[in-house]
Amino acid sequence: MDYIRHAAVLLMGVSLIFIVGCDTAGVASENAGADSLGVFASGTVAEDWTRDAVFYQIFPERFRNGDASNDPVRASIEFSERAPASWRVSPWTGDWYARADWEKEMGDGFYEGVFHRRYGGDLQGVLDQLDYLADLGINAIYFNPVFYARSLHKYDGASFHHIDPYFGPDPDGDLAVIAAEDAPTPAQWAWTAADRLFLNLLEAAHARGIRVVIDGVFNHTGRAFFAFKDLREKQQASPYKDWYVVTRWDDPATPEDEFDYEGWWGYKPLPIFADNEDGTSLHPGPRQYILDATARWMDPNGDGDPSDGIDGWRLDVAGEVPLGFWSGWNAHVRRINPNAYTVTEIWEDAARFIDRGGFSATMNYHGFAFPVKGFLIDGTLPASGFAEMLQTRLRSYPEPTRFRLQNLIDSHDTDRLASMIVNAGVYAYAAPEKFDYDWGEHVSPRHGDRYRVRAPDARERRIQRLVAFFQMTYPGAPMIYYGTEAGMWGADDPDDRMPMVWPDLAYEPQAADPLGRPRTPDPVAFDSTVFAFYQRIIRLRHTRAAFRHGTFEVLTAADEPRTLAFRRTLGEEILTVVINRGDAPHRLPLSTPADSTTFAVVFSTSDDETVSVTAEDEAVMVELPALTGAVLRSAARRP
Ligand SMILES: [Ca+2]
Ligand SMILES: [Ca+2]
Ligand SMILES: [Ca+2]
Ligand SMILES: [Ca+2]
Repeated sequence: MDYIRHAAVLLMGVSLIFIVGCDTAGVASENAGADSLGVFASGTVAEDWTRDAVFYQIFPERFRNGDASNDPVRASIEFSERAPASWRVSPWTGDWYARADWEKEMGDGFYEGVFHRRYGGDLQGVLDQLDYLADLGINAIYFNPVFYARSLHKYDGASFHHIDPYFGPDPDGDLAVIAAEDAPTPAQWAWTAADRLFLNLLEAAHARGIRVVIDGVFNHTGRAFFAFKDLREKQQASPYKDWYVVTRWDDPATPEDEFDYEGWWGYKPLPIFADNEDGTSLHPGPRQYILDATARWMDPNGDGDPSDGIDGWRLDVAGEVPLGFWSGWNAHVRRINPNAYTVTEIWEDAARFIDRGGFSATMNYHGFAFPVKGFLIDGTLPASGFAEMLQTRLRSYPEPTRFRLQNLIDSHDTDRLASMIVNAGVYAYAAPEKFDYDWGEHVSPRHGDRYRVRAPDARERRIQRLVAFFQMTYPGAPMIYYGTEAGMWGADDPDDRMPMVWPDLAYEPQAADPLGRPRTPDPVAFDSTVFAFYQRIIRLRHTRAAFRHGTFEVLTAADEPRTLAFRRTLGEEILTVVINRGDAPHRLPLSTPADSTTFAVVFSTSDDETVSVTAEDEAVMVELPALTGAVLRSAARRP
C-alpha cells in the first residue's frame, strides 16, 4: 500500500506519446525510433522463470549460523598449520576489524589473520531464514559454492559431489563417509548428512516458490580434491595423471619433491584441470566427472523429474574453460531440465558465451553494474552517456537474453554498494572505462589508505535507493547481495563477507580500523528502513509486469541537471521512470503530443517529499525532489 501514499496526482486527459508498439509478433512498431530496445516477444520465445526472478546471493559461511554444533574446527581449515593453537570460531556479532588474540599471533596486520576466520554459517541457517527471504520478496537464491572445500569461500573444491560437511549436521560422520568412497564412480556416491540437508533445503525453498542456483567451479579445484590428492601421491601411476596440467613429475631418486603443476593464475592452491588434446574441451576425465556431478544435483533421485534438484548454475571464471566444453555441458543441463538457468561469470560482453556456449545469461557487470556506478553512484558519467552505454550493451544480446541478464551491483567479489557510494570520488579514476569498478587499490583499505570504511550517511542512503530503484525497473533479473538490504556496508574481499546483520542479534559497533586510522565508531544493526525500502521496491517489480517483461525506451537523458526518463511498456501498461540524480529539486518536462491517457505517480523513492505531475499544454511537468526517482503510470486511451 505504500505506493498509494505517493500517488498525489492523478490527471485525466493528459496526452502522452505512445512510443513503442508492443505487439505479439515481437517486432517494434515503425515509429519506435532508434533507441527502442527489448521488444517483448511473447509467443515467439519460450517463457522462462528468470525474467520474473529477483535473486538473492548467499555466501554460506557468513549468512546465518543455524547450528553451533557443526562449526568448523581448526584442523578443517585451509592452511590450518598457520593458525595458532588458540584459534577459535569468530564471534558473529563482533567488531569486524577488531582482532582476536590468535589473529595477533599471526602477524601485525588485519589481513594476515582474517582469511583464517570462520563464523560457522551453514545450511540450517538458510533453512531457518527462508521466511525472511520470502518476506523480502525474493524468489531465487544464488549460492556461492556449497561443495566440500577447505577455504571459507569454497572455490577450492575437494569434491563437486558432496556438500561441505561443515554446512551440514554431522561433519565427522560425513568426512568418514567421503573418505571411504570410490570417488569417480557415481554409482558409489553416498548421500551424506550435509547432502541430504541440502536436498531438504531445495524442497523447502521450492515450497515457498524460491528457486535455487548454485556455483559451479569447473576450471580448477583445491589440492584436497580427490583426483589431485591421488595424483600427487601416486604421480604417473595415478588414474588421474592426465586430469591436471602437470609440468614436472617428482623424481623418486631424489629427496626433494620436484612435482609441479599449473595453478589458477599461477596460484598453486587452485590446480587447474587439463584441456583435451585439441583444446576444444576439458580432458575427458574431469569432463565426465563434472557431467556426473551436474546430473546428481539437478535430478538427485535420478527419476527423470528435475523438480527435486537445483534450478540452475552460476559458472565461475567461465572464460577460462574451453567454449566447446560449455556448449556440451549446457546441452547436458537442458536435457535434464529444459528450464534450468545457466549464468556465466564474465565481466565483459558475454554475447559469444550465450550464442556459442549455450548459456542463458551472464552476471551483468558490464552492461549494468559499470554504467550504474558511473552515473548513479559516482555521478561522473553524464546521463546521456549512461543511456548510450546501457542501450549499446543491452543490444549486444539477443532479445530473450536481455530479460534474463543477472543485474547486480555488488557481490562477494566487489565492495558493497553502500561503500561504493561512500567512496565515490575519493580517488581519481585509474580505470575510467569501468569507473574503477572493482579496481583493487581503490576498493579496499587493504590496498589504498584513503578508502573509507565508515557507515553511509543520509544522502548516501538516498543514492543507494536510486540504485536499487533503477535495478528493479530495468530489463533483466535483479540480484541483491546478502545484507545490502539490511544496510550492510564493507570494502572488497574480505570485508564484503562480514557476517550478516540480523534483527534478532545485537552487534558490537565497528570501532576498529584496519589501518589504525582514527575512527568514529559506527553502530551496527539491522536497518529496518533500508529493508522496508527493498521490500517495497521488490514488490513494485513483482506487481508491475512491464518492469519484468516490457520494452525499454529512453525518453530523455539530460546531463545538466542530471536527469533520466525512460519507459517500460507491456500491452496497455505504460510505466515512465524518472530519476533526478542531482542534488537540487528539478522540474522535468515530458513531451506528450499524442494520445490522451491517465497519468499517476505510483512510486517514489522518497519517504517524505512529494513527487507531483502537472499538465502543461503538450507536456507534463514532473516535480522531482533531489536524488529521487519515481514511476508514473499511464494507460493508452482506447480508441
Ligand atoms: Ca554452524
Ligand atoms: Ca624427488
Ligand atoms: Ca528427480
Ligand atoms: Ca574484487
